[in-house]
Amino acid sequence: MKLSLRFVLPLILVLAAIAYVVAPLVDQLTLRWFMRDLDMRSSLIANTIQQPLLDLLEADRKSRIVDFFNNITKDERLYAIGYCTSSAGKALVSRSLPSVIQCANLDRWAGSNGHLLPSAQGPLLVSVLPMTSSAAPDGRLVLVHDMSFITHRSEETKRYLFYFFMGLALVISLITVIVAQLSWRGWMSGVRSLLRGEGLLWQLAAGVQPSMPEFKPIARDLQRLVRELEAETRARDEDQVTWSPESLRSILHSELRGEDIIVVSNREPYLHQRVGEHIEIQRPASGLVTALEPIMRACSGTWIAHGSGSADREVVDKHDRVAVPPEKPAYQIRRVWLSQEEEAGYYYGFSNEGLWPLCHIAHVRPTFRTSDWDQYVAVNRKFAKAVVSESKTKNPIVLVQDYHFALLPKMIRDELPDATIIAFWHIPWPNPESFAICPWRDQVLEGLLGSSILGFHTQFHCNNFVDTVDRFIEARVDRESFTVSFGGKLTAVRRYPISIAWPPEAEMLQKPVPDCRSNIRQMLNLPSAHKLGIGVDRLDYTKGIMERFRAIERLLELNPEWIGQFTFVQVAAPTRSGIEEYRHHETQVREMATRINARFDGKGPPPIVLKVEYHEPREVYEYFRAADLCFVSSLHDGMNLVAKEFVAARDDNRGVLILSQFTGAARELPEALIVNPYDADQCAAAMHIALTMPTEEQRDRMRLMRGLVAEFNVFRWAGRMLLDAAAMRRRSRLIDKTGREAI
Ligand code: ADQ
Repeated sequence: MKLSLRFVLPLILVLAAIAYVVAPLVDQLTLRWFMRDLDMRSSLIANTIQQPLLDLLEADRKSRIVDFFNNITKDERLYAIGYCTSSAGKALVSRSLPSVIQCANLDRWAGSNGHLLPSAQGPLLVSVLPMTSSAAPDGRLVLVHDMSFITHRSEETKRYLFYFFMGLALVISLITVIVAQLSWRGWMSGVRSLLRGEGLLWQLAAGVQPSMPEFKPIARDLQRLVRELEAETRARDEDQVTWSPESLRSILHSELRGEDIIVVSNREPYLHQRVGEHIEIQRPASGLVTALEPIMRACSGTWIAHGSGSADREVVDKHDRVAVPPEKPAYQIRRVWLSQEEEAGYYYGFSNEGLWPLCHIAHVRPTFRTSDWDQYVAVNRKFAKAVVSESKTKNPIVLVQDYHFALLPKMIRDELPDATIIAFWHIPWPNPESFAICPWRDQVLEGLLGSSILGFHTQFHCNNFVDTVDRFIEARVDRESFTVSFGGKLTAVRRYPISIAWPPEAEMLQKPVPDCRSNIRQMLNLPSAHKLGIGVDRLDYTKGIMERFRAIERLLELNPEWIGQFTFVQVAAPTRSGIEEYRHHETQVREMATRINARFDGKGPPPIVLKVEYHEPREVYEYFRAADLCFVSSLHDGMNLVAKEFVAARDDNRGVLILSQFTGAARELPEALIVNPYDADQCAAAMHIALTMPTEEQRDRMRLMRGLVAEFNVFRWAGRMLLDAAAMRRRSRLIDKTGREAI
């Protein structure tokens, strides 16, 4: 239909042009040319007959003149000829001179180029030329030419023109059809390849070299532009969303309607512990749990984790599942049971004696044992099986959490090739030289490259990972798009800075700040105006607790006015106590606190209060609200959520955050007092500044930090990952669809 239109349309246009433009133009032009020619012919005839005519006139032989005229008009184009000696006389004429032409009205016909006279047999051209002699001083010759041949010629010309233009139109139509056909095919194949994911834009967005050779020279620039555009659009879209559990839920419903979401982590979000006759529910002191719990509440998926609580087995159903949170169940925990041997090798061994010190620059040497590695592989496989059995579809979205499961993405990918696997590495990624000491570094990298998306907190860690891959395995790394192509699969390496829930649960902020201040001071036997610092960490050597204590001691040395006036409360949750390094660290921390307190004993309340125990989040928040400063002195930390929690707790816009430059959080919270934890003098100076900081400055800094944490909260962290996963799934669905259609 479209094709025939394409063919007929030019023809119609040409015909219309011939009828309304070309034909009248041809008529006018030929008429004008022929009139001029005939006029010239008239002059020629006049010149030729002048002498014989004047001779005959002088001889007064009028009948001979008429015969002479009749002879001349035998010429097929000369219709009639006449001669008027004067305007008053009678004309000497050939047979056919029209009666309207009279000697008296010759002026009417005079003039250059002649005059047209319509007649029954066609138009006539009347030319009047002066032809004088002594016998007829006013004599004029009248020549009438028959113009009907012009009409014939014009018809003939029009016919030829018509054929010519028709031929031309046919050629143009054919060319149009052929060109249209070719470009339609090209366009269609472009669309098809676009749907197959090979289109230019897709290729640019995916960071693939464009298949169209003409775009190759500018591919990099175009790719950068596409990415900037995407990032801008995403940032704009994200900015317009107020990130909350509701918005996350609505994104989950709109973008990932009914999708199967599975989280895998080592630590479970709720532990059931037997305490005598009762079963108590505990929430572990883990940043990861703090971050993922609100997301699972929002999307009602399944969380697969190691069942490590003493009463965990007592509360699960026959599928090892339990619905949580206990007060208002919203999602399922699927517990995986590990033997002591498995836990020792996989968790304490390879994860926490190997990978943890390997990835943190905290000057603790990693320990690698083959037996630990074997358990690590076996446990990863166990979790992969759990993922397969928990997935309701062939293509679930699986969020794999942390360094305990480096091999899991590939294991899941082998079983569920269509799954969207987002692995998030919550700890730093070291530079290639540091990572290279891991004896199983290639397997770890290959395991992680089973993911569709691999996330880190900072761009620095993304860079380190990509550098490591580039250095050690045969993979194609694209630094423009930050993707790694390995074994025919693409992994996008992305930065997703983690955060906390915002606003914090109302319960956390329920107690007014003045009450928190007085309660905590009373509890610790401190005067009401006593200055208070707070540190909240797992008792981990990467958290720089000893460096913090050293800085407190230095503060009291450099600014003795704080002795007896300032106390630092360190809330330290016991962690990984199965590892010798941690037990040793705890001992060192305890001894150091005791030594420093002893040094300033008798001069008022102790400088350090060390509480090695787990605290409920509500209690932690009460400390945060009671404190004048919070000190986060990690030697190396992926993000550090404590810093953000302190900021969230201070809805009174008071309190000062001192933050190690080696945390991911330092990149997001520059209004904190940023310090090098290894520099005790600098940290002591920062504490002094914090303790003497005017309230206006505290307010200004705190407001800026609160603004950031509010905007970039944990729902945004999860939302961004899930939106990226949704986009990937849409793309792969299109590819599948076009693939099927092509078959
Ligand atoms: P963690 O190393 O566990 O997390 P962090 O981010 O500081 O470190 O989170 C600790 C969490 O445990 C916080 O929510 C804190 O309130 C809580 N907590 C600490 N001590 C506690 C105590 N004594 N009692 C109760 N709760 C306590 C890892 C990485 C981090 C990264 C997170 C999230 O090491 O760099 O920020 O994951 O990705």
